[in-house]
Amino acid sequence: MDPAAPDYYGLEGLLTAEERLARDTVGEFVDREVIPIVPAAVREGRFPRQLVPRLAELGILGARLRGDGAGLSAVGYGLVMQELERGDSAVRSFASVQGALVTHAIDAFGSDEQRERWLPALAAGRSIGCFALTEPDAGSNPAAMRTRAKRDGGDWVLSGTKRWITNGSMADVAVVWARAGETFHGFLVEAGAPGFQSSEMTGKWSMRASDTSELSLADVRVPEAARLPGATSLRAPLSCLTEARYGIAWGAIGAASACYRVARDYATTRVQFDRPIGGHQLVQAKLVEMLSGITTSQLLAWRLGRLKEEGALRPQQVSLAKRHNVAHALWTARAARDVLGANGIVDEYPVFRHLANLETVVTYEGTHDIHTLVVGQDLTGLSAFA
Ligand code: TGC
Ligand code: FAD
Repeated sequence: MDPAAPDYYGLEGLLTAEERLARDTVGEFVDREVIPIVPAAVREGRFPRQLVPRLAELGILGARLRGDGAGLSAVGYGLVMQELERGDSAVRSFASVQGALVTHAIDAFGSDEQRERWLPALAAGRSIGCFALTEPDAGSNPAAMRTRAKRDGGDWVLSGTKRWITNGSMADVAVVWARAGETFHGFLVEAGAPGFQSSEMTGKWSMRASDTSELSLADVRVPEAARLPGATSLRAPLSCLTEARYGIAWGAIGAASACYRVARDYATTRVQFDRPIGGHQLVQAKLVEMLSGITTSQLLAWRLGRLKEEGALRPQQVSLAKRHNVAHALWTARAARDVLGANGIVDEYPVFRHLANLETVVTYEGTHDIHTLVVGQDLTGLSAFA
């Protein structure tokens, strides 16, 4: 198969046969089963739930499990995220939340019983999970969360509100982060627990094919067995974010590639002033800038993956890659929209959809500027957050 992402510097030669196979298998799935149905899902503002069993069959939902997952390397997993986001950011988002955030939280910080109960079901798509960290008044600064966990005998009582939670209304289990005095804990809260409610947020112009919900916890009682025993500080949810941000750094390449391909093809066929617009210097400059950013993003992501495989990856390196690759994907989508002229705004082409989605991707999992501050602190040793 001809890979859909451009490969100007021969990245293909740096991939293993298994990594190419994973990318091509998921790429074909995206071409045949995702891209044809996404525009309708976006118009209707709903997540295309019929994809869940297929994502599970392809081994994508359990791909980051230690031990018994699909056995993908970090680069292989990244390429899978790239292909999913070439389809739509909402599909990659579903996989990131289910596979990187929820599965990782339970795998890394859960008890044996929690792992046995939830991990096979999440990997098979029989259960859906969500990861509830953000609140109405605590976004970039989750340490300011107001959701409280109070000990009551052998139970915990949770109260608070979580907002902007991907998969929130579909989820069978929510990983809810809450403050207990000076510490932070994660709890597995099941749908239907008394006092626990989810409501899907409406009015989004971005991520329309994703379920984004508000969760309300009104004195929700859960047993001690629902607490993730290994999660005892903010380090736990923040390390889950590192896993998901890694996938986003790759996913952004997929969205950018889709926009670049459309813009390049359009530029070679659309004629204005008696020549294809790709023959005008200003349009060429945009195409070159797109390719330049995609190529830089690919090399960054590839090296990030190999560092991850070596166990040498630092969260700050993930921040730099998420920041760079998403910002460039957003720039590419905007430039592609421009190259398509009026055609850039209709859903006959995927460009505006990617552009709108990327406005979310640049904000969630740490905004562009928060990652600037993470790397800035790493460079100087000085925190500029507050
Ligand atoms: P800080 O004092 O810096 O750190 C507390 C402890 O955590 C450790 N740590 C990390 N560990 C692993 N990975 C990371 N990225 C980490 N960042 C920090 C740190 O070493 C420390 O450990 P220890 O042992 O010393 O206690 O914490 P802070 O409260 O000052 O926060 C720093 C800041 C601002 C960078 C952090 O709050 C942050 O990342 N804010 C952004 C919030 C965010 O990204 N939220 C995302 C919500 S989930 C989401 O958006 C899902 S979207 C759906 C999808 O993915 O598709
Ligand atoms: P704020 O933190 O209020 O930031 C607003 C602006 O202020 C930004 O430009 C920011 O960069 C800037 N800013 C903030 N602090 C500083 C500072 N110290 N210095 C300089 N500038 C600063 N969260 C979850 O927990 N789970 C999910 O599944 C999830 N899914 C999401 C899905 C969607 C579609 C969206 C849009 C969001 C989702 N989020 C989720 C929430 C997301 O992580 C937050 O929106 C994000 O962390 C930013 O928080 P905020 O929106 O409250 O913005």
